[in-house]
Amino acid sequence: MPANLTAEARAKLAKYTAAKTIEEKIKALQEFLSVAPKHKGAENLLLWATRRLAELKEELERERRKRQSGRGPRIFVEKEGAAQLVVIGPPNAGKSLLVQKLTGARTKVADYPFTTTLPVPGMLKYEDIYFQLVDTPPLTEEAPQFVSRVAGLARNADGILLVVDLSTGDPIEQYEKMRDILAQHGVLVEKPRGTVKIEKGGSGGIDVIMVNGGKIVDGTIKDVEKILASYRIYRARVIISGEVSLEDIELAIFRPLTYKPTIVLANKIDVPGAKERYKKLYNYLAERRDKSVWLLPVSAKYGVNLNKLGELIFKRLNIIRVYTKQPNGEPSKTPLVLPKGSTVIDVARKIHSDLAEYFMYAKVWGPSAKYPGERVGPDHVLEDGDIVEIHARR
Ligand SMILES: Nc1nc2c(ncn2[C@@H]2O[C@H](COP(=O)(O)OP(=O)(O)O)[C@@H](O)[C@H]2O)c(=O)[nH]1
Ligand SMILES: [Mg+2]
Repeated sequence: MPANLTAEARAKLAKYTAAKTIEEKIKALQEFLSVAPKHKGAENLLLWATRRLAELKEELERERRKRQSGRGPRIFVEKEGAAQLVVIGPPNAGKSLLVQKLTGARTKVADYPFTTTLPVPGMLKYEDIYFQLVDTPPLTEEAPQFVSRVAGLARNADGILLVVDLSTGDPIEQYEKMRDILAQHGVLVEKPRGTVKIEKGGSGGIDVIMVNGGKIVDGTIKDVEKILASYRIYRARVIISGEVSLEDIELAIFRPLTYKPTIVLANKIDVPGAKERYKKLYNYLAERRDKSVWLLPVSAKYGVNLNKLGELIFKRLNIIRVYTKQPNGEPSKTPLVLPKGSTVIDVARKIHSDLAEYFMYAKVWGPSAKYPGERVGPDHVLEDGDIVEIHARR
């Protein structure tokens, strides 16, 4: 068993997973921490439990304040447009000015830190779609009160724009600090070798599903069942994507990790010394294993490269635009936005579940069609710019 917990400690964690209210969760975690072994094999879980406890206490405090005042600050931002991206960065990096210049949103810009305390959204136009950019409070250890709020916004978004300030300090350090703070809160900006998703419940048994070359590097499916059983989980779907370890699986029970496609915006490229700092960061990111983090030097102040961001986001998110049409009608003006690799039946499903159920065939015009109006089946893979006409039984 990876974490080598005592039966007592395990029982406390089981109590945590079963807890319904914040108060119950806090109590269970406190009990867990008081009995948890302090040895090396349990380090990650202890770290997680300590952080989670702090988060829950904060949540409780927020709830309390909300009850008192009738309504609390708006933590989550309703999604609009093709995708939502949170703009995250240290104090004074230029987050607010970037969002303002890119979207016209009226968010406060000032040369003193902590001007932005609530998330502010704006829309960035890219050709015929919009991306929603959300300005956020600063992410730094010096302002712990914002950390879980910013991480929460990131977890809920489709992607992250990580702003690094080229006018001061070491850009690599800035990047690593933010990456690590987010990771501690379950948000990954670098693509991991593998991910685990555990959906509790279901009809019965533990169902381990491997996708995208899913593989457990140090164990078997039997080991997974044993780990889950030790937390009294007997019914669940465990979805493994890529390479994962048994410890990854154990941690996923309590700390779901989610990976978000990320672009680093190296801001203030206009200031003296910024180019050298940018070079350092460029070389550093280019050496990373998978190059999943992209980089764009910008100047919010002088508008440098801001016109390139829309296309970069579009490519980074791996999405396509598909236009639907009725027989004899015109293609829709606004496209549906879908993940790359989506098929005709995905489009049908997105329009209406009935359309998918009674699907007969589709006609396709555009990049994926062999000829204009090609007749295709449900599994035909679409490309950006395709026009689709779906025919269903009535
Ligand atoms: N020279 C320069 N200054 C910038 C740039 N972007 C932002 N600033 C300045 O940096 C300060 C902080 O900007 P702000 O957008 O409020 O940062 P935030 O705290 O990250 O939201 C302000 O004085 C901005 O005018 C830039 O690209 N170049
Ligand atoms: Mg700001």
